[in-house]
Amino acid sequence: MPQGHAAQRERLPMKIESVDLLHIRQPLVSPFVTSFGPQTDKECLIVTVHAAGLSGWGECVATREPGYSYETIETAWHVLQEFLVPAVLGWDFEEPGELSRRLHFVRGHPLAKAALDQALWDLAAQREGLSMAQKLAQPYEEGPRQRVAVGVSVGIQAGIEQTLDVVQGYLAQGYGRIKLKIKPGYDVTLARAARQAFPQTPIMLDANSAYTLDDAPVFQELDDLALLMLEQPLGYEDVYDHSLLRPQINTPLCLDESIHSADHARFALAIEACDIINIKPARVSGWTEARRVHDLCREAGVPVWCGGMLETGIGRAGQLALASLPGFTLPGDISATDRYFEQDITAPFTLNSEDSTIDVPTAPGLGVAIDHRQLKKVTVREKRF
Ligand code: OSB
Ligand code: MG
Repeated sequence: MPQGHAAQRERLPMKIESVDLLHIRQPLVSPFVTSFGPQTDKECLIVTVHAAGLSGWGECVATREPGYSYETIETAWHVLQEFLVPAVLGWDFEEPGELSRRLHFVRGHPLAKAALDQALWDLAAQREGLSMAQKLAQPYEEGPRQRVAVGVSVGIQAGIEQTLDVVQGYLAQGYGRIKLKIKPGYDVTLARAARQAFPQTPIMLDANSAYTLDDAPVFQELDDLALLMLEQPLGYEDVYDHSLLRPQINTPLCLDESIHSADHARFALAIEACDIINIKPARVSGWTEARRVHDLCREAGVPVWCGGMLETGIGRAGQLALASLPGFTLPGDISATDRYFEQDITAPFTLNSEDSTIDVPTAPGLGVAIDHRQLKKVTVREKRF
């Protein structure tokens, strides 16, 4: 605990004076196709929380369609406008960790809640003159990492040859880990071809819940490909069937969609449903809960990595802060800005091609410069509370 006069001043409560809600839309450099459908634009909500003369920023990664999550842009706007924002306006908060109790009266809607959570972490870190990575790393003996290992998530392409070309392009840029999206009928042949073309590359697959336990024989065909992991093959709320699949296959099993909270992580660990967890802060209501999942996994010796939702630079800055924590030992789905956008609403993040890393921001808070002109250009709806 910090002591002395300065530290006491740092911990003064911050009163939330107003909140801005922006709905933005900007093109992706190429469509992103998963087993639940294609996405051609990046559309999301940006939240700005104003307190004590500072502004904290958060991204709500809900999409147009309820494909990855039941939440959409419209449900998130509704829940933020009617319930979450009114619950925080005028509130004197001391630590972002207090937010979950305050929003407990709203069940679910983690993506909407996470946007506010991120903004509060940004504010609290700024108040203490710390980067968000430093603020998140306060409970640990080791400080935050300065650069984070990253990979690239490759959507479903028109065919296998096209996929190999796209992968080759990313490897040439310096990405050291490749994730391939799969769907039923577009899986084993793709994985075999990728393994053959790139024998040394760490390759993993992400099914986004497109299979059932009856498909175990499909996954057994992957056993000799030395894949890094298989991500979320079964139901988006399942942990039990994953625990039954796991002993039937050699490839390490990773959960994404199924882990909605630290409790879900605890349940999954208790029944040994996975070898690895993908932590997306938005999926678990934000950074406070994401850190709890990280702590549980670390205690259980289960590696974690930071997942992505095609974030703008605002979300990306938060991903990098989270992935700087000690338990994040596998490369994250955190690619450089140019993998997603020609022009983003923040200063771009670039890949360190010599070791497939991205630098963790060091300036106070999220530590990323917002491009206000660009933000205005891509805003399609806004409201101040
Ligand atoms: O399942 O990890 C996923 C993107 C949107 C929705 C779900 C997922 C993804 C990704 C992209 O894999 C990761 C990224 O942001 O680069
Ligand atoms: Mg996934």
